[in-house]
Amino acid sequence: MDIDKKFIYSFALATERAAFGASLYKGKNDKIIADKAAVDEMRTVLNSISMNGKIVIGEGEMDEAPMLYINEKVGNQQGEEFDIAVDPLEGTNFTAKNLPNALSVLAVSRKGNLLHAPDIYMEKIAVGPNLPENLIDLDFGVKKNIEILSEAKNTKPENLTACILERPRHETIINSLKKMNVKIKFISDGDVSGVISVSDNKSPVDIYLGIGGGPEGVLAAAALKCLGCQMQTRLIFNNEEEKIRTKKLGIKDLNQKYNINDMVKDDVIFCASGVTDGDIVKGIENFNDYFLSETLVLHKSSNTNKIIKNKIIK
Ligand code: VTB
Repeated sequence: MDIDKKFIYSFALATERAAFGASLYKGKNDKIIADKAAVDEMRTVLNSISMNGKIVIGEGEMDEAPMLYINEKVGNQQGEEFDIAVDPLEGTNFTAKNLPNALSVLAVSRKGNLLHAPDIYMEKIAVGPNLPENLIDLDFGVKKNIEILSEAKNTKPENLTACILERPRHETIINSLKKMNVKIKFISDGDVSGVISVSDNKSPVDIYLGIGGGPEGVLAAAALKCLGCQMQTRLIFNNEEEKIRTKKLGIKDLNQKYNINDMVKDDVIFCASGVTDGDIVKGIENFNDYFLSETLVLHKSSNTNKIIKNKIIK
């Protein structure tokens, strides 16, 4: 069932205020305090919404996160039942160091429609819209995926750009891309924004590859679902504890490959507000008694895809 459009702006306010909270700590070299400010603001707004909301992706388990923890109930507990994935501050480093691309992000679906991804690593691959269905596959490997993509785009691998987090764990992928002469756009953090960059015709990114956070994977999938893009993911386990934690979240097949519709099963709202200026939206501009924000709002069923600029009284 679709989500009523009227909720879009209530949820957008949650990321707008969270972005504002974090923005007060831009360049203060303290990512924990910036994150906390974002969490506080987001939680207050979520709790003011008339809904039966539950955090399914949040700041961590109840014993490690005091607020917006997994399974925390939000809203006034009346009305619609929503599952909510939040990343109040995606890019804590960016904020602490006053670098571009820090965002406040959330995704909302009706109860039961978001993958409860644990906070462990996730392999990701994503491509843009208007391509043949099920084009790419994690099991094809980099070479085949690039060949398929360049053929579908009627171009050569050397004309493609791949976006990837700059990490030692990506050495093999990077070497394969180099061998094929693919251009690489390295990002130091923030793979929600990195994955979304495949959707933009103006952006030079054709494919996103690599391993990042599981929660960030589901958030990016929510955006790509609204933007008609393709994405596939798979959880990566470093130890037994991570496997146990994942099973506790109800995931049975630990090796499953997830396509967008496995991660986000039905209608979804996605909001991302800028903390610092970035590729998708501008950051918060702070004045004495108000602030200006920019938010990407997406809603699958109403085909909403726009950037809203807001002036919000503090
Ligand atoms: C990932 C990525 C995030 O942090 O979680 C990354 O998905 C942490 O990766 O977007 P490392 O353990 O390699 O540092 C972000 O970049 C920012 O939260």
